[in-house]
Amino acid sequence: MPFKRPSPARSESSSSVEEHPSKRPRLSSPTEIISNASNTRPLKVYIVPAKIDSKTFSSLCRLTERRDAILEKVSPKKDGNGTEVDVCDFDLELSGDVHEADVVVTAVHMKQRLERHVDWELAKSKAIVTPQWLEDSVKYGRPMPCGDYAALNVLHDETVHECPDRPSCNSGSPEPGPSHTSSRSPSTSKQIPEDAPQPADISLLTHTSRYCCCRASPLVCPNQGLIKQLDKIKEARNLEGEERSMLSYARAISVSPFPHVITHSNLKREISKLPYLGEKLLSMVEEFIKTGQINETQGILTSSRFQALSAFTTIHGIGPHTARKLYNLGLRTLEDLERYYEVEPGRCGQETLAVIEAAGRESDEAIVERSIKVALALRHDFSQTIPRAEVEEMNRVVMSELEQIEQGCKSIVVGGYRRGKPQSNDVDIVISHRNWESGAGKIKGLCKRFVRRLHERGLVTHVMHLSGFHEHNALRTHHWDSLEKALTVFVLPGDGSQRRVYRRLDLIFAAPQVFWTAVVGWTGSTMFQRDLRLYAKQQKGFKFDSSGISRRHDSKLFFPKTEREVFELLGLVYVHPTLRNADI
Ligand code: 8DG
Ligand code: CA
Ligand code: CA
Repeated sequence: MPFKRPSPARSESSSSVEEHPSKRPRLSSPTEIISNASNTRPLKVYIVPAKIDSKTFSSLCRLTERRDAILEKVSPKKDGNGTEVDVCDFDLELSGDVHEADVVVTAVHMKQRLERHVDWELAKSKAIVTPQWLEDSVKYGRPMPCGDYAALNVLHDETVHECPDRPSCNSGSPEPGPSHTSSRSPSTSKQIPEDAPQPADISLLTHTSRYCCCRASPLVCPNQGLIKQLDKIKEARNLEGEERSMLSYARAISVSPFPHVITHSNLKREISKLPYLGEKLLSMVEEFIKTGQINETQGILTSSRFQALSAFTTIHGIGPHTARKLYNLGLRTLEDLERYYEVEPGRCGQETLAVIEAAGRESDEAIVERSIKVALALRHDFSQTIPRAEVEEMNRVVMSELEQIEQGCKSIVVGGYRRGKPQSNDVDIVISHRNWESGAGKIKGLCKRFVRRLHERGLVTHVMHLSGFHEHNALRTHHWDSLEKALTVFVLPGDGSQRRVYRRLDLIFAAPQVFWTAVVGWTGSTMFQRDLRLYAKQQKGFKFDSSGISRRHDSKLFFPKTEREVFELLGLVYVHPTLRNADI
């Protein structure tokens, strides 16, 4: 195996990590994709060979070598006009000694298994990541935030802390928000990897649009503090069933990814011109600028009614209406709910198979009641968020099981994961078939058949809801879609040495002709999808939902072959998934 030259002693950059002991993973923003880490010393990468076949192992090793070539191609020092662009001298070096590695790459996810290769105490002092970290770091030309790729849940925090993702490029610290990227010359877009947000697209989005599907909404924006405060008021309105007011706050939140920090000086000039910020909301924004908080939010947070209702709605199946009903019965805590629903924490002996067979014949009340009982019993597991590495592993396991009963299927993990969230509350996977002609026939009925199989294999332990297929109906007014889907509880296979965490898994089945509409719909975010539907209706006379696109006046159906085509059909500029975070 060709190892590179030994590197010099650890440089200043490592101390920068120590200066921030509570460092959290940095979150992707469009700016960060092209801004990068700067360091003169190559990052040393040690690859644990266990669970990696020899072909993959050598291709991972080669990635560290290919790094230089890719960097040359991706980041020339000058653009066509001779202007300096971001150049990051991030470099990788393969290390044969785990002791001196900055990052340890492994396909192992269990403590016991890793301990056979790396001393546990040593492991705790390293960033331990999945092979995907290496692939993405090379792809994006910067060391990715390790926390998003933590190989072992138990070492997540150590991995975040030890991660050598160092901000700053020779172009200085970039202005936050998409305006930074959009101000670049179009030629820069050629240097960005194809699946990253393209500056040419971003430059066509406008933050003053009424529709969030025409704006760029990164995961974290300069006004995150304000957004969090507004979100509590939105939640309170939602809990009280005040839907119109709730939507006003949701809209205010969705326009707040304004690309600059909101200050006194831009409040009158620019912010007051943003859509949906009426007098009341502007006065709240002003209050936030002055005091760093909003009085109404503080009142909400201390309200015991809000606390109870908010806790109740963390349980899948309990919406605001049910939460208020339970509160009116005198229930105040989740323990009260356990008693009320006769649930024992951690235990729910549900007849999963019977649920699968009864799918489609149950009343809505029965479905909801079952969801609540399962979610209540497993709430301690469900409250643990899912790191990206585990999301990817779940998708791998699901797809290899699917291959056993139906060959030629494909999948995309959607939801918050696809929008770049480092941690997800549940996993959403859209599944389709590669064959455009015969695929629809193979997908029909597959949901039930597959869930039965996953249950037999011990991977799906509970089914909250399982629905069959209905044609996309251009006249349908229903909120969501008509795809086959299963809302399940899933556990990864283990070797019995460690208890696996129960995870919520949503499986959505789409024929090839509606695969991309399903992917766009289920990628979200909720407000983004809401505005897609609204834009399609108001501006194009189309109906859009996850199960298809149709023209309203003649019900003609459209079958996009790519995600970009979905946007093109609706007359929209393509918005990269990581810029669709229009909710908090
Ligand atoms: P997280 O809380 O899971 O981390 O974030 P998320 O992935 O954004 O939330 P989610 O509740 O899993 O929802 C994923 C997206 O799917 C979201 O934008 C809304 C959308 N969605 C549902 N239910 C349904 C549904 O029944 N049909 C369709 N088409 N979309 C749905 O939540
Ligand atoms: Ca999700
Ligand atoms: Ca979900």
